[in-house]
Amino acid sequence: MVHPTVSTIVACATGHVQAGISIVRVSGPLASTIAHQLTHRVVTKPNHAVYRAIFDKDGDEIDRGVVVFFKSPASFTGEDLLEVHTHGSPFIVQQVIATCLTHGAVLAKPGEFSERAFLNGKIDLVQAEGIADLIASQTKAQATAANASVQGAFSKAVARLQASLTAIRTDIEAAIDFSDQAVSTNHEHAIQSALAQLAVQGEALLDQVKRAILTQAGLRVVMLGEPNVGKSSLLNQLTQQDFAIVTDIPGTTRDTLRARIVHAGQSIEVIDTAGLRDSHDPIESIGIQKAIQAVQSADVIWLMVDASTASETHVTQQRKHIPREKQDALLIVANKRDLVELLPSAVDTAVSALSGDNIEQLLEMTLEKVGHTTEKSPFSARERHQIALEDFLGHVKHAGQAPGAMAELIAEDLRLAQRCLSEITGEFHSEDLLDAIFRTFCLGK
Ligand SMILES: Nc1nc2c(ncn2[C@@H]2O[C@H](COP(=O)(O)OP(=O)(O)OP(=O)(O)O)[C@@H](O)[C@H]2O)c(=O)[nH]1
Ligand SMILES: [Mg+2]
Repeated sequence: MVHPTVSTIVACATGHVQAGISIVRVSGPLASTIAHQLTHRVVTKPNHAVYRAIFDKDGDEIDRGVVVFFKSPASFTGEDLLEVHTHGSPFIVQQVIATCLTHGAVLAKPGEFSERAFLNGKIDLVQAEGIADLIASQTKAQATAANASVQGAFSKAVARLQASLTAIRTDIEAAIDFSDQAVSTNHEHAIQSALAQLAVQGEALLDQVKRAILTQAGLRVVMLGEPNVGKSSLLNQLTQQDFAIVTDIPGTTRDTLRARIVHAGQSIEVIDTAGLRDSHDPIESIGIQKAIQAVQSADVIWLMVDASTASETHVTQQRKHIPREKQDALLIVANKRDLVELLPSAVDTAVSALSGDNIEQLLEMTLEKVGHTTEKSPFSARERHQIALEDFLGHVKHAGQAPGAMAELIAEDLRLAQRCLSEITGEFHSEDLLDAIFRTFCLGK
């Protein structure tokens, strides 16, 4: 399985930190030789943890620790793989890595172990991405979904779609072979109906992918509003910390401040911004500019007003700060409801950042706005999967509109649709795509 020209890579898999234990990983054809050179003992049994002294190139003992050897192809990468567990000192780790380098290993690139696992057919691309998502997970929903992807839940869903597509393609290819490119009316109906079903199946998977992306990436909320309406106070209430400076001096917040909270299992990044007003202060003006830029990446915008002063005209005036394409993402939030008896009519909800009153409802409304459901995401997914599935559906729908059900036109559309699915799992991939995916991984994974 291992190509003789393949290099042997080494990296610390547990991060460059002081810890109880660190693990150095070595993968490639030299792994067993390096195990011998490091421990001065031959590795006899794969998959067995053995306690060994670990020596540097001059024969000086670096540390004693646990060594495990995995024989190709029964390893994570599919290659011979060595794990050296040492005491977790970055200095010791550095010495072990340096010794491996003198014995012929090269430093691994970020994600290179997973990339090799992919290239050796141990996992597909979706599972590899699931591993990265699992490492990055911060909520139970994210971890559960990512774990399902690693176990192949998303890959299986794509495979089911692929199976339906292949059945139609086989049918069409047969029609091309036997009927001089024109399809009989009966057959045409059958194909149209199969294509319609395929589109329904694809749409259902696309919905799941969108929900998975939301779970994985989290939701971004940007708070906008005039100075002193209580944006920073709300951020502090949400995080239950003295996160942002709060004063009654207008223009207190100058920069954008970001904090992450979890509500109903959904990770939400809340961004506090500088109060919007005409300012001649150059620093405040930059802050206001940043606030307006932050709106571009917002899933939901809380346009905050002061419940004691907000009027319909005032709200209309404030809305003008939000670009037209982002108006749908807007929630008008009146703060300081503790100060008034009657709430202004032009707002979506009213809260008190001071007491925390009604903030739960604001968060519920925010999740509703992005179509969040309590239904769990069945796997983790990324934007590239969404794009590939949308392209897939585009080709399937186009195939359904082929004039006179021309078999060759349908066949071509379905060939392109097939390629979209192959891009998701990585059966079809480019070097650039692999770099874009794996170089964002942790070193040693
Ligand atoms: N009564 C009452 N006062 C509040 C509430 N929220 C904030 N405040 C007060 O309003 C003042 C301004 O609050 P900030 O949170 O600094 O307002 P901001 O919108 O971040 O202001 P800038 O950073 O200047 O844009 C402070 O004195 C807060 O204590 C609230 O819900 N009720
Ligand atoms: Mg502020």
